[in-house]
Amino acid sequence: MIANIPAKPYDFALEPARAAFVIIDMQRDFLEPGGFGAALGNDVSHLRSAIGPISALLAAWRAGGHLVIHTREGHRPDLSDLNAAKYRRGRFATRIGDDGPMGRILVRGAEGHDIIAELAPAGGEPVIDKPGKGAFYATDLETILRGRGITQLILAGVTTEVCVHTTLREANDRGFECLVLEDGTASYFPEFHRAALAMACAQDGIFGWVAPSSAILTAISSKTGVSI
Ligand code: TIU
Repeated sequence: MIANIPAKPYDFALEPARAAFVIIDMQRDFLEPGGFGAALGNDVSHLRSAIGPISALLAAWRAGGHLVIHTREGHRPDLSDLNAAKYRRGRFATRIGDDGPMGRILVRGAEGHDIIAELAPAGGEPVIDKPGKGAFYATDLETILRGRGITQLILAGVTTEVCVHTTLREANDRGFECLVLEDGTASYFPEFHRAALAMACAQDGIFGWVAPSSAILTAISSKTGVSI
């Protein structure tokens, strides 16, 4: 089944059986006070707008039996996968690996590294732990996608101009058709969010397509009869 999604810069022919819903870094470390995002000096409340739209599409996507993939940015407890440039970057009092209110900042196994409760992965959904901003760098994401015959990605998560955009660019160069979820992405900087979305689909789709969650929900529910 192909669902026609009204999108920018033009309609996207979504084939859910060959598409993955990739939810990027919806972790406590970015969305809750006391984590990595806050340690970088950000107002974390800006990111919460993405939760509802992701949650709605997640329910419909799961009901259709389609592939969901979650990613998390973070490092091994011994920080052996944290390069010196990333560790040193910025003039902040709290750094990756330091203790915070949700455990060690951006370290796997710490509470802050967990995906927020609202979007917790279901059993069997792959969770990709990534040391970088892009979800393809130093991970098995591409192997998992190719193994399942995936050619299209719906990208959501945070932040629009950092991990979502880096992943969008990596995916585009690997030949995946990408649609970025307009209301299911967010940034600490609303103007960067808007610019990142505009950049994604400029030049008639230089990196891909952009559409709101409602466009996908309407299209897939009318095809499958799954109520939303
Ligand atoms: N700082 C910022 O905007 N983002 C990140 O560091 N990582 C992700 O975007 N996940």
